[in-house]
Amino acid sequence: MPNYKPSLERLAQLITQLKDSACRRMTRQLLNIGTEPTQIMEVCQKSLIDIGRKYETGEYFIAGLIMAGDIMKQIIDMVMPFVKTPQNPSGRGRVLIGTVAGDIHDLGKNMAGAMLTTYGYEVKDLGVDVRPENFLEETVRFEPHIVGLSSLMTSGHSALTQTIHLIRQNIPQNSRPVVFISGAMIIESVKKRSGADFVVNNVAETVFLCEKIMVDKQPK
Ligand code: B12
Repeated sequence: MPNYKPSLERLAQLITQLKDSACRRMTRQLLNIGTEPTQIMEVCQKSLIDIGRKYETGEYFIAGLIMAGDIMKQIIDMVMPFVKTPQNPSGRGRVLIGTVAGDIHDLGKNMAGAMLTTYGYEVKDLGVDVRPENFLEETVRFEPHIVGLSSLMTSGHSALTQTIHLIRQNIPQNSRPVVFISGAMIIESVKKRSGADFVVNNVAETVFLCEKIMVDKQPK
């Protein structure tokens, strides 16, 4: 096998080809030469979108999705210890996260949760297939500043809307958390329909937004 120089492009190819041990090797090499964990995560996310397309066109089957999920998990586990804890995080707060009812995808949510924990946030993760009532219950109990809902499938959009409406109806305006939504099929119109405050597309954006929200909440 040719000995490739470590590069993000090569990692993307290896992920898309579902070559798991080569992906681990390349990730290790990239980390060793100082590649930023967020750059590696971004490449993973894009490659998994490609794999999703191959699944849609019939080139890959469900086994391909399962392998892709497994590779992604291994890479996340390798890169997370390399994420630097910021010296002076500008905002710390409570964040409640979960994947909405009917959906079991959890890699993006887990990655976002791990990143926010590294940045000093108190993260409560409700897991996957979470019913709207459970989100409400935990919002009342945990009093999060931010609620992050993950939904990877179009069929989950109504669960998103129901969850957000339930929170809005039952939590008084002055203690209402900021709600953001995330996932492969989320587009601006879903945000409008669901009543979410923000859509986030990657972990860097998620951390940036949380920091901004916490700074805005501090008394001036
Ligand atoms: C891996 C994968 C799987 C794995 C999931 C493993 C796991 N533990 O999560 C398995 C094999 C289980 C799976 C199952 C299925 N899948 Co699937 N899957 C994928 C795939 C290829 C990648 C998803 C992923 O993990 N991406 C990587 C992560 C890092 O990216 P991300 O989730 O977007 O997250 C980023 C941001 O959005 C953000 N973020 C995400 N979530 C959150 C949450 C919070 C709180 C925050 C703050 C931020 C945040 O941060 C992340 C990092 O940057 C996608 C393709 C795609 N386009 O995404 C299809 C995809 C989502 N799956 C799809 C389908 C159809 C299915 C199945 C129905 C297949 C089947 N016939 O059984 C089942 C669903 C079962 C169910 N009820 O949920 C479709 C959905 C299509 C649609 N229109 O709804 C997709 C889009 C593939 C496709 N193109 O057809 N899948």
